[in-house]
Amino acid sequence: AKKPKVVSVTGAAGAIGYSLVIRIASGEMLGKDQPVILKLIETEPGMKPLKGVMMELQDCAFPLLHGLHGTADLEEGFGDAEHCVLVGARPRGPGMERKDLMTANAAIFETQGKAINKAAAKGVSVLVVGNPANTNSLVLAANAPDVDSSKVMAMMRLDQNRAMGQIAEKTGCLVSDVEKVVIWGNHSNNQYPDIHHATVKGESAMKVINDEAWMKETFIPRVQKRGAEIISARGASSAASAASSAIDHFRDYVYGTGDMWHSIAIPSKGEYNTTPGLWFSLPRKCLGDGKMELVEGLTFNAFGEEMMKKVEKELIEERDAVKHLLP
Ligand code: NAX
Repeated sequence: AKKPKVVSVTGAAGAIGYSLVIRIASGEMLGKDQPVILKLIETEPGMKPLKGVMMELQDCAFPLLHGLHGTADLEEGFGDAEHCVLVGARPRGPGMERKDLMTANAAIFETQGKAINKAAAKGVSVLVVGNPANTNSLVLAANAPDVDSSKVMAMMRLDQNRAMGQIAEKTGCLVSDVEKVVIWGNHSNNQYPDIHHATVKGESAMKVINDEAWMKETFIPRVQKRGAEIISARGASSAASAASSAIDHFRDYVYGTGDMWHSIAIPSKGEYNTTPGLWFSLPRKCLGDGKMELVEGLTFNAFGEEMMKKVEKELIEERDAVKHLLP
């Protein structure tokens, strides 16, 4: 039997957390033969609802759940963690500017970075879901000097999944027929969902769709603003789909998916002319055991170049807004 792996989840009593922890405990993230020990982290006011979530986890009687802890203490919660999913963040309150939200959340990720640095297992991998995810990742990694920063990832998978769903719908194919969609840049309204390299059943998606106006006026804004579309329909923000994407991300990261492309944000080394040190999402192949390989040599047309510049500018502005938290 495999040794259990410790998975820490922050914001575990929130909407995404509620869906996420059940699926981790059922074995969907790390495999149906991989026992897990869940360490769930919440704020003090979150402890009561967290108790309820833990009761439900117990009542699911998952054979793979070999341990369950709930805490508001970060070092306890991240103790020996091999994988961390950081969902907990402050939602935007009424009248709160994006910048205030950025600073409030960056402070959370500063503290969590320090705790992960101190308490987590060697080789820990971290997925940041809480927004602004890319810049929170930057703050976290800067405050966790012993953690390999290329294992601190901002979640772009929901954006990728959203884009694949839209293309499948437009072409009347299955999502499994759609490959090589890329989300460049930031998990924000300025990201560049790019179908110039994508294929549908092996054929060029641009040729199959053959509708540039649809791409520019419908597809791109729809993927960029899908979060708002869900909020207006559901009266609450995307939760199950966000949790599902976090599961997809870690499963593919750990098990590998061969030649498939995934958009993952880790610190840039200047690839594709991006500014080094930004958590700029680029297409990568997951080779298993957390090894990744950049998809190189893709080209952009003038429209793509402009989209890349715009999203990079945003990531630089975000970085500059949290400069005071970078040691
Ligand atoms: P909820 O408000 O339902 O849940 C958040 C939970 O986090 C709450 O239970 C709260 O008590 C807890 N929390 C807050 N600060 C904490 C801290 N310092 N330590 C531990 N727990 C803390 O929000 P939910 O809908 O679950 O969304 C969580 C985050 O995910 C938000 O920041 C949201 O913007 C972000 N999202 C990111 C997405 C992505 O693709 N990267 C998409 C979905 C989602 O919008």
